Formats: sequence, structure tokens, C-alpha cells
Amino acid sequence: MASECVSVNVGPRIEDKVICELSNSDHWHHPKDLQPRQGWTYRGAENLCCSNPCLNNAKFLLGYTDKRYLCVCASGYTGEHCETAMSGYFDWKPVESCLDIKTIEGEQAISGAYWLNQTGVIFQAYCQMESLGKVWTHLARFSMADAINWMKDSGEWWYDKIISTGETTDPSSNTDMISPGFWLVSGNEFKITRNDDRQHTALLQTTGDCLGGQTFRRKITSYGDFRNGTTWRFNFRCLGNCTVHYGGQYETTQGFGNAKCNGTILSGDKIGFWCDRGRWDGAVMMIGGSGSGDCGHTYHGLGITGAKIPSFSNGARREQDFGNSPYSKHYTGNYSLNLWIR
Ligand SMILES: [Ca+2]
Ligand SMILES: [Ca+2]
Repeated sequence: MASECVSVNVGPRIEDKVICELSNSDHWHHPKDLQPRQGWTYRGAENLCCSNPCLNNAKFLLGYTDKRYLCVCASGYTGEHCETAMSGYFDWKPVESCLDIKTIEGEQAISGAYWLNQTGVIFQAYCQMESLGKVWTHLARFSMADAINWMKDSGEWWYDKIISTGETTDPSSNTDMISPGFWLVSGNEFKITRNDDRQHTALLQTTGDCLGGQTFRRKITSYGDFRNGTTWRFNFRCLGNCTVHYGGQYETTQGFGNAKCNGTILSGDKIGFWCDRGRWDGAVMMIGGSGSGDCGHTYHGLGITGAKIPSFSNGARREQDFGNSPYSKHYTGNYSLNLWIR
């Protein structure tokens, strides 16, 4: 009998012949399907269901392997009988970093939300397994479909927030998000992607150890304390910058409008931190060039303001969490930008 055959229906004798139906299902798997038929006899094969050896909500398949059954484990469990909880899948068994998942699971590692433990803080973060050496941790998201959280006058989201806010486990969401990773996970490079791109293609990716082993918050806030109206106006300059590569659909993404501009404040192949041009505009993270000609403005990128003296207090001028300009008329807010570290 074939190994997938687990039950038999034997029909009534007709002219010296008996109909015998073989089935790959039985009364254990589909109890509601078993209906009496006159003259027929039902027999289940030897069935291990009665002592199901599969643990932790595993699926029990009869007829496979030498043991004549197979346990298909639920997410987060492994082992012959799914008896072992995997690291990173439960808050009571976290890993230190997304890279640990890749190290443990190798080729099998898939992108998804995992439990991390950074200095005793246990939280869930989305890990993208791009390739062997490229494992990204999702830190934050910038949306224009909700409140302008990244430009709160207090600068809270950049400086102070120590409680996870927004949907941290789903990078396709279009709402602001800040993960504990923003202030806890250290790294060397970061990238920005769009929430509507399931491949998380980098619109920009820093090179040359931009973060220098720091957390993203530590890097950004190392340039000064610009909370509660303190300006970062330093006349035609950015306080810091990093070299980037652009990719994906960056040319048609809000915030990247100056990626090809070369100006006196910054060249197009760079991002700047805390930029201003002396009047009417500024950005926490300016993307691309600024300082001359058509790309004179500094209010493009993440955390942008049209305030006369750039600060988180806009003084009745426009500000946005991201964009080409706080005065953009055509942006509908139908996608957001994700920030990742590795
Ligand atoms: Ca927002
Ligand atoms: Ca503000």
C-alpha cells in the first residue's frame, strides 16, 4: 500500500467483485467527512494520531518518513518533534541582534519580526536578511499620512523618546514609527526604503562607515541640542555629512529631489545632518545637494522646515516629516520612508 494511504473503504460484494477505495485521509484528520454507507466498511490504517508525538501546535502528517509520520513545526519551533523553541521567536528567548538570526539559521533565515535583547531591553524589530553579510534592522519610519511627529517642537522623536511607538513589526505600514532600535542598535551604515516596496530596495545607502559603530540617535544628536526652539542655523552649512549610493525608485520619491544637484553647501552624492542656508529653511537630514542654483534650498530630506531660523519650532512656517519641500503641493502622502541600520 502506498505510504500516503491511511484508510480503506470496502464496498459490498457484486458479482464476485469488491470495490476497495483507498484514501489519503481518515477519521482523525477529517472526522466530519466520515458518513456511514450501507454495505460499506471503513477501516483506518494503523494510526499514530492517538498518541500524537508532535509538540507545540505542530502539524502531524501520517505516512511520511521511516517513522511513518512527520511533524511540520509551527513558526519558531524546530526539532524532530518540534520540541525546541528557536532563538528570536519569543520574548522569553530573544537574540541580541538581527545578525544573530542570520548566524544561527544561515540560508534558512527569512526576513521578519524577531525578538531582540539590547542591554536588557527586550523588543520586537523587523530584520531584513538581504544577503549573508547584509542584515538590516528596521529603526524608524517617516510618514506624511499622519501627525508631524518628527518635527515636534520638543524634538522628542529624535532626542528623547524611549518608548516604542507605531507599528514596529510591519515595514509596509504608512504611519510614523520609532523602534527601541533607534536608540539601542549600533551599526556602521544605514539605508532608506519605501514602505510600498516589499523588497526594501535602498533608495539611499550610506558608505564609508557613516555611523562609526554608534546608534542612529547618538549620531544625529551628537551635533548639538536643538530642542525647544534652539536653532541649528550656522549659515550655509550642514553640521555633518556622509556619502551615499542611490538606487531603486529614488528619482520619483519625495525627499530625493536634489539627489543629482551639486551645490556649495553639499554635493548630490551626500546626505547632510542639521543643514541650513541662513534663511527660511533647514533639514535634520538633508538628502542630496544644496547651496546654489536650482538646488539652493536645504529643506529636502527627513525632518524639514521652512522656518526662518531652522528649528523644530516652525514659527508659522511649514514643516514636514519628509519631502522635497514643506511647500510641496503634489504629494498625497501615499507612501512612507523606512530607516534601517546594519
Ligand atoms: Ca508623520
Ligand atoms: Ca514643530
